[in-house]
This record gives sequence, C-alpha cells and structure tokens, in this order.
Amino acid sequence: SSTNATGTEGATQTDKKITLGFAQVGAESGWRTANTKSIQDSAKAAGVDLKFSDAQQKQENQIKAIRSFIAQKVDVIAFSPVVESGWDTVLKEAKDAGIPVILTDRAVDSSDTSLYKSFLGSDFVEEGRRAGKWLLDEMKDHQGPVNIVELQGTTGSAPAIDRKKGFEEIIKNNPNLKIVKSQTGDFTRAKGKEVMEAFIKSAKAENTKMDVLYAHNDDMALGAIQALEEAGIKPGKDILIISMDGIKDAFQAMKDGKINLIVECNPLMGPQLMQIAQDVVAGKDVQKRILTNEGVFPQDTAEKELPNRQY
Ligand code: GZL
Repeated sequence: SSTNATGTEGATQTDKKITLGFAQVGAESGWRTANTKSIQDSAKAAGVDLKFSDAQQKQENQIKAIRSFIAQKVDVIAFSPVVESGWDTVLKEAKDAGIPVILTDRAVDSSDTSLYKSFLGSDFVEEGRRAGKWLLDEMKDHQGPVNIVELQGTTGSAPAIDRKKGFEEIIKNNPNLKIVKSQTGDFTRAKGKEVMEAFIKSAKAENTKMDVLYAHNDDMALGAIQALEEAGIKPGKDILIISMDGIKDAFQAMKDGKINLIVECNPLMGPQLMQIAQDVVAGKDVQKRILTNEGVFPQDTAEKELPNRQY
C-alpha cells in the first residue's frame, strides 16, 4: 500500500489521469461502430483521457494518427491495424519515444513482437473453423458438388486472411465443398451488395448454382441479401448464408430465415482495453495475447438471442 494525497495509508491510487491515443480503422461496419462506442464509453467510465482518430480504412491515415499521438506525447497508444503489414517503422518510432503500444482487434505481421505490449482480439482462424465445421456437418449427407461463394473482408487484413484460412482448413475434409467465387467486399454493405450482384450475373451466364455464401462479416452478408432478393433468389433457402460478427441486424435477418449461421466476433473490448492501458502505464506486466470470448449461433437460436444483443 502507499500513502495517497491525504497522507493516509491506503491502496495505491492511480491519481495520474492517463492519456490514450486510439487510431481506429474507420466506421465501415456495425461491428466497427460498436467497437468505437465500447472504447469511447469505457474511456469515460475509467477516467482515461482518450484521443481518438478514424482512418476511413486507410493505412496512411492510421500511421499519421499514430505519429501525431507520439508528437503529443500520449502515455499509451492503441490501434486496430487495417492491414497486417507495413507497421514496423511507425511502431519503432513509438518505441523510441518510450510510448507503449497495444494492438486491439486485428494483428500486425511484424516479427518484432517487442513493438507492442499486448494484442487483445479474437482468433479469426478459429472463427473460420467454426463456420467450416457447421457447413461440414450441414452437408455430411449431401450428394454432389456444393458451390460456395465467398465475400472476403478487407484485402490484407488479419480477419480476411485468417477467416479464409480457418474455413478452408475444415472444408477440405469434404471434396464436394468448393469455393467457386471469392472476392473482397471490404467489410461494407454497399460493396457486399455490388459483389453479390456480379456473382449472380456470372453464375447465370455460366448456368451454375450458388449453394452457400460465406461472408466474412454481417454487413457484407446483409448487402448480399439485398442483391439476392432483387434477383428473386431466397437467402437462407435457395442459398445458405454463413455470416460473422453477430450484429442485431444479422440476428433479425436470421430470425427471418435469411441467414443460417452467425459466428460471433465480439467488439465490446473497451473495458479490457482500458484496464490493459492503465496497467501498461503503471509498468505492470500484461498478457501478450488476450482472447475475446465469443460463440456460434445457428438459426434456431436467433429468436431467443436477439433481445440479448448489445450491438
Ligand atoms: C473483426 C473486425 C472486422 C469485423 C468487421 O474483429 O476487425 O472488421 O468482422 C469489421 O465487421 O469491419
């Protein structure tokens, strides 16, 4: 224990209000806006002075924001890297300035792990495996080819790379399951709709059927559902839909029978981030890798789960 401002015995007071610079990816999806809200609300609750920037999904804007946090001499920096690579230089600048860095949500591919104190986020490969395992089970008695179309997340981002990796690792156990079309929808509804319109067009031209859509996030799945319905294709029936994140709109769509499986990805990591930031500034040891916990929701859970959704 230590003496605090009034000179009496007591637990160590973290009197110093820490300043956290957070460089957010953007506002591309429901998941992202929920993640931002969690960070902003928990900074307020924890009495952390938050400097927040939105990079509109551009790496150069995130790098600029990190440089400005260094120039402002914040106590700690956190960010969700929009793509995995190209961070070593700016992270070395933060390290040379003696400012600790925390990764949230997405990882970097730097081999020098001394460039950040902790990485708090989901295991995207496992999320991909969960999607694959459900489909493997769903198709275990299915005869003949199962044509899968895939809407990938942002090219080069950890979730896009790893969700694809985990899914393919599992579906290779059934040679009928094939990804016949795969393209990025950049995690947005608009792009998801646009790419699905192109998929529908080429499937018609080739006279091939699309049996399953694997969407790396709900926003792209919801955009694709619009395109499918406009083309007279019944989402969730004519084509099975697997989606990720677990935003309210997706649970509503699943309740309406338009999505068949949601693999949850939890954005509400604000409180954990504030705790890690305060511990890092206080010089305490923190876990290098902290996993967020999240579930898998098949269609029959939608009705019960929808009221519980916080984002
Ligand atoms: C995943 C996160 C992804 C979400 C998308 O942790 O990085 O980015 O799945 C968001 O909705 O755009």
